[in-house]
Amino acid sequence: MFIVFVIGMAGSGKSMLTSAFCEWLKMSKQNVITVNLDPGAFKLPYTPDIDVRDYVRVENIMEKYNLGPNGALIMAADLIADEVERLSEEIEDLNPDMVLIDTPGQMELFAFRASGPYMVHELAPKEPKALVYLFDCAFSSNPLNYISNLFLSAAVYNRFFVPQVHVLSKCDLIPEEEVNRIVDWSAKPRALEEAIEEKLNGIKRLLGRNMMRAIYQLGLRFLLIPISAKTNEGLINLNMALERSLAGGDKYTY
Ligand SMILES: Nc1nc2c(ncn2[C@@H]2O[C@H](COP(=O)(O)OP(=O)(O)OP(=O)(O)O)[C@@H](O)[C@H]2O)c(=O)[nH]1
Ligand SMILES: [Mg+2]
Repeated sequence: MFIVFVIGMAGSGKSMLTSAFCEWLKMSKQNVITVNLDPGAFKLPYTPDIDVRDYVRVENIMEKYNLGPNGALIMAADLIADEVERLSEEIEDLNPDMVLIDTPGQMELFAFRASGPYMVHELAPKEPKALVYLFDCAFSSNPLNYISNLFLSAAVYNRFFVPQVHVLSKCDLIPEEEVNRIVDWSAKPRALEEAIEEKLNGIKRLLGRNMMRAIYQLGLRFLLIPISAKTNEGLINLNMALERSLAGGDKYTY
């Protein structure tokens, strides 16, 4: 069994990707299930096989503890950690080959509080895991935004320390040449350096240049896989990247 957590900024396309990738894997006869780990999810584009809202619901917390939506979301992010055993049992009972986990909308509540890394390590603790980190294409077409997103994904990696696959989400929304340009930045530091020199001025250029160098000094790789949960573009490449990092190139099913 392999566990894949889908993570990214609010609205970056986590739930849609969970939904589209699950359907895509099912079409190729994979035994896959979805888990919703977002206690604040209002409406999901898929019906989760396992749902944390069966145990923790933001609306109930607001009412019970007389909290506003933000306070309740923070409390819910911590309370889901208490449900890790029950959720693990549910996963074990279904015994799939692959588990796709949709994480809470506000990434910081999952990645930067203690409960997120705890969930990632303690949910089905013996199974191999990977993270899919989403770069929203709408926030990545300017080099400085792109580099800021690189920093965020590096910070996420430093919190979880599990293999991380990076995707450029919603790429049906921007022209193909723009998608190729962003992917090029992710593959070739030189291309990103040139974009910084060309597109940024003054303090932004200086900041972009230094931030980029800092990232490359960390020795982390962020090769972006362009995908669309709307057209299914790139899902085959995402699947191959996950196979490589989770199973050393073997198929999920044997
Ligand atoms: N065109 C297009 N729109 C997308 C795609 N993926 C997501 N969207 C849209 O982007 C918005 C956010 O998508 P979600 O999948 O809900 O994103 P999320 O990261 O789960 O959002 P939160 O959980 O609320 O943080 C929705 O309006 C989706 O319809 C895509 O591949 N293409
Ligand atoms: Mg969502």
